[in-house]
Amino acid sequence: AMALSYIPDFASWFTPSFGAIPLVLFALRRGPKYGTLAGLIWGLLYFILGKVWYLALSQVIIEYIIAFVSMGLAGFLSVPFQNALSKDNKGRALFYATGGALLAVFVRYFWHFVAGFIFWGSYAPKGMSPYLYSFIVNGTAGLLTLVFVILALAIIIPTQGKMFLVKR
Ligand code: 218
Repeated sequence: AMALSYIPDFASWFTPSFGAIPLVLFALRRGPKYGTLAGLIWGLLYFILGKVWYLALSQVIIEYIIAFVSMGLAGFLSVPFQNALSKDNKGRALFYATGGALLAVFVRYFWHFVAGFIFWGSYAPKGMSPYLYSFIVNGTAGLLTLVFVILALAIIIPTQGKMFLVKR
């Protein structure tokens, strides 16, 4: 996930988070406990590698700890997802995986939206409300991220389903 975060921000803050793909995959494989732990580690790597955009301490905690930990929430769908997958019900598996991706990406970008209107409002075009600005920026980035995650799941689940299954 961190390696994919090095894809340049080609569309400024509208750029999707490609690291969300392996993070959601991992959460669906290992469940919410290790999924959120993986999200925490991914967020902490931004500090270690000097990739944090710092405006305020609370902003950084929201955007690089809480938001990244939220990505592991996909793991709450891991049980029904893996049940469907082990019964070779790929349609149903993709349904639950999509639910997990939706939950993870929505909650993460909700936090970026909150940080956006509190801390990033001064970057809005002249006259635009910080709420609308943050909604447009983070809504677009979140939606694009979700599209790429679901696309990846739709390719991996039917072809490489074993990637998600593990003895517990
Ligand atoms: C309006 C706005 N602009 C920028 C940010 C900051 N932001 C957005 C999305 C993801 C991340 C984490 C690093 O990829 C950050 C810091 C914002 N929240 N809102």
